[in-house]
Amino acid sequence: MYYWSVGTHLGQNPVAPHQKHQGLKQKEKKLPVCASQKRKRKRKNSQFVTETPRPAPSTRSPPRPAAPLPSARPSSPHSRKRRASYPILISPPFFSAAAGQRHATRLTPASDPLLTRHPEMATAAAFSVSSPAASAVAARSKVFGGVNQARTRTGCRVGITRKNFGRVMMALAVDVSRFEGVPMAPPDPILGVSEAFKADKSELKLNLGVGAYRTEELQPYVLNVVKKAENLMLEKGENKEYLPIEGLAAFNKATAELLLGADNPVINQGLVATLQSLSGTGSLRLAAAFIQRYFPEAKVLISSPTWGNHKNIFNDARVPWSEYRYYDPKTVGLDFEGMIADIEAAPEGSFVLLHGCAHNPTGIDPTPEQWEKIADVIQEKKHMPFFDVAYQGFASGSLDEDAFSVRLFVKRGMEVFVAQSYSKNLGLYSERVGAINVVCSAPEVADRVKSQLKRLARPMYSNPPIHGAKIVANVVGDPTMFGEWKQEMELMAGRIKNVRQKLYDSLSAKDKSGKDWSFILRQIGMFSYTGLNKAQSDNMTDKWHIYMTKDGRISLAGLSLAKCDYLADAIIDSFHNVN
Ligand code: KET
Repeated sequence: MYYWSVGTHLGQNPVAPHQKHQGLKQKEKKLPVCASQKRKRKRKNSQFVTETPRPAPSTRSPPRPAAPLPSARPSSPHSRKRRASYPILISPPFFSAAAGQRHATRLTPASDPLLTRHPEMATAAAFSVSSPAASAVAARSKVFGGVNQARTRTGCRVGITRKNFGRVMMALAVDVSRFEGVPMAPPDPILGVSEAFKADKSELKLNLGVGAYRTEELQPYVLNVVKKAENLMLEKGENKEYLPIEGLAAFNKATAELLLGADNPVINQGLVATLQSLSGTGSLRLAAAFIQRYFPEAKVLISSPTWGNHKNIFNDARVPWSEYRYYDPKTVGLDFEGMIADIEAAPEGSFVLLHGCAHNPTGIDPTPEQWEKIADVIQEKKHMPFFDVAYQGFASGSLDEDAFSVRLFVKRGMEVFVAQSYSKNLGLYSERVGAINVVCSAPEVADRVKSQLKRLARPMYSNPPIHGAKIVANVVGDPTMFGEWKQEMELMAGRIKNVRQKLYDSLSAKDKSGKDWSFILRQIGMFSYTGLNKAQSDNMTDKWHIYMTKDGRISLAGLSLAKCDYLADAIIDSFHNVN
């Protein structure tokens, strides 16, 4: 009786010849090999399949999975177990085979999702293994109807190659996609909602998922001042040359002034390192890369809850994070004591991520007095404040009022990180325009920080896009257009306030349970955090065709006055009738 000893662990990664050789030696030490087998191995040492005497079933140790090579896909304990129970023993000699071997070795059922999804391929291997005399052609015919190439149910391209080794012949699948180990990612909790919304054919449907402003007719809105700036740019016929790594100088000046106030001394003293980056997300990601490189021991504190992408950003940048208390479901307000206690308890020198205004998703901001206390604790603990300012002008309708928190910290002489976005306040969502600002304690520190931010940006995306940056620079730099922008921003913020009020009125009028819905009026910015749980949010979508994030957040920027009654009915039904 013989059994196959085939292949190696598989890998997505090529194996160097010396590694293969080492692997062979190790395997020879461990397995009993008869004399004829040794001779045979010598003869065929360039080949890759060996026959080894099979120990009696009772004494036979279970097949041993080979030591894994570094692989892109971590193996789970579950997969190990499955691999071990399969009668194919994996050993390095097979790996010295010619082209296609890597795919062939992927037949190891345990290690390969292909085999769980396409059991017919496992059958092909098992067939040839358990029946050494059987023809691989037969195996092939049985599995793939006699063709060399086939497409499986999921569209994966597979083929069969035949190997003949003396008395044993085997069929192996080859040409498996290199992406078999890439699992399907779940839809994004925010942007995925828009995709689901598009697919819904109902006339009642309402997209309150993404924070993007809509008109009363629920249409996307391009600001008039943006159109005006674009027309001027077109008339001038400006070129499309690369920007410097740090972005458009006029934009960087305008954005720092907008954030800190044009007359802020830190600007004139050269204390601010500003880099135009890929909107709010890209700016946060760049700062995260900076933290990872220059503060590898530091952790970032983020509010609980927070904008869903914060965790992704720090995870991807390999920056450790933990949460501080922020939202209190009992009061539907700020858990200020919890927040202060958690920031105080964090290791000295942590980064504290703060939403500059219009906290996403709760819509609950600290009061000016509370901001002072937050700044006290951060200063005492030598933490680094890191502001995410994605809604300047959208919370109150005033650019200056919404920059209060950042300016307070800067006024205290603190070093501060600030990521800015122009997606919402100037409606430049897809232009990807924003900036990372680092306020430093001395101009030469700012120069060094900026040089390193540039160094990080260059291999990531080289330099930022020009179009949106020019719009911002032109609008902010021209007093007339700047004034027009402020008016339009007030208009947008005002429309959101109106639907907020109308939604509250509808809920209060329709809900006879006596529930207090006034928290909706206390929240500010684009969102309302309704308190609906996942099941209730699912009901909103499944029954009422209202699309929202599963944390119970609704974007009021996507709501019209006309739809407030319908939304109130849906919320009341979901709140009272779904657990
Ligand atoms: N910070 C916060 C707090 C934020 O809500 C967003 C976007 C961003 C940064 C990034 O925006 P950018 O377009 O990269 O400048 N939030 C909305 C859209 C999104 O999730 O991407 C949202 O919460 O719906």
